[in-house]
Amino acid sequence: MRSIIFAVVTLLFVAAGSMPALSHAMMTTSIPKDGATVAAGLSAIEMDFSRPVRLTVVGVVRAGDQKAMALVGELPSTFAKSATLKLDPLPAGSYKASWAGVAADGHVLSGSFAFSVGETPAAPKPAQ
Ligand SMILES: [Cu+2]
Repeated sequence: MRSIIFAVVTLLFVAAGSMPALSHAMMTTSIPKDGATVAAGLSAIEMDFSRPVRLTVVGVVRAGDQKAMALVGELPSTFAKSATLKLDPLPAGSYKASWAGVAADGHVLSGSFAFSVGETPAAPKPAQ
């Protein structure tokens, strides 16, 4: 029993030691979410972060032909917990969005997420 308590206490210390890693900025979610399939006509992607990040590179590439999709406008020049990037409406296909950025504490971070765009446009919103 005593050795089990020791093991638990040790684990708690190990967990506490790794806590600072949790305070680094990381991507928390995206729109579309990683692995999602969305309706045709998608013309923006969003990345959300746990802490403010300034994006330095974003690329959206169609799988298969590896064609890079054109971003509309420039990357935000400020640190923010959320960044929305406009694109020309994406044709149906599978895509990978890759990004890199720098957090306010100077740490560089990067990641990617994948999604598919379907053939069918989103249903029109009901009239108000
Ligand atoms: Cu950090």
